Amino acid sequence: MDTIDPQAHRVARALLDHQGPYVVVAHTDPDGDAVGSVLTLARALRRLGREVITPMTPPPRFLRFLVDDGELVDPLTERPRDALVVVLDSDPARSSGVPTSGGQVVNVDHHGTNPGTAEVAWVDPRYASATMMVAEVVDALGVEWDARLATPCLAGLMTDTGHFRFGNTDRRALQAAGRLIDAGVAYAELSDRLQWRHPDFFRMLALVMATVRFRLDGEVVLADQTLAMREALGESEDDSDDYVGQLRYAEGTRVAAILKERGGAVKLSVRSRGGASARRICVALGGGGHDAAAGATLEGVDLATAERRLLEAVEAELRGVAGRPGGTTATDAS
Ligand SMILES: [Mn+2]
Repeated sequence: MDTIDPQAHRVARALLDHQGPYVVVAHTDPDGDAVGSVLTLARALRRLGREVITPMTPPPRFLRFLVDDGELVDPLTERPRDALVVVLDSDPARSSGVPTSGGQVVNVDHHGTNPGTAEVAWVDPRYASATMMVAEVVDALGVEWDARLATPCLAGLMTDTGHFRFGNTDRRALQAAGRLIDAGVAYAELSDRLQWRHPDFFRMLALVMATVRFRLDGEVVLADQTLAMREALGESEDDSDDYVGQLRYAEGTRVAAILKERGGAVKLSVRSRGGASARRICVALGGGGHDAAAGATLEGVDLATAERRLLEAVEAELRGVAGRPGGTTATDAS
């Protein structure tokens, strides 16, 4: 892109210096940024005539249109001889697809929790997506952009910014998107496809939204996903992050949460704004995450108990925010 971080040149140099195959992987439970980062870099390296292996557990259904038949392979139990392992959008300790021990690792990631201890590590949480960093590596590799490279790259940027709605959407993210569109991405089509969901998603959405209720003078919106709902519709992919992503836009609320009943436990997905921190709320309940998006699992409780404990934590947070001068507005990150 316009400017290339010196670290991208360092990563590109490490990649070019390697003569054997590459194994390019990302974090467990691959999301749009994980899939987009791996596809973009793998396709760029193949353009240079290099051998690239991309082992990954199957991505969620709504991302599969990005992937060619046979482009992803099953996770490897052993690291191939002479292979350079490249971990994207993840701390190597949390990556999936290939063992990361026993050889050099190149790591490109935007998660602030990544300690950056890989042999060649470029970790910078100022980037909205790992695909933005991969784009700079592709530039440093000198590979020409086209739609096949730019489409998964932009998909990662779009999913990690909530389609340019989250607080991590900045000028650089939008400029990177503009450059990728210039490279040939069919933007309207990509945006449309990324929002397709299986019909069961909407059947579940209807059941979840039927439980919506407002608490604490309308500052909190809650909804449940019960075991009975999942039994009624059958086990499908867990899209509950999308459900809380919709709830969060309830006017007048500062905290949104979905309570997911899982045999013997309740998983909470929490979102916040206006100085309230989902992270602090979830840390108080034994979980963690980002200020604007966090989660926790309450073991051995029913939905009613989980709701009571959640509301106690939210109330403490909202009271704390009220008494905390100059509290900043939470922003999103993924
Ligand atoms: Mn990411």
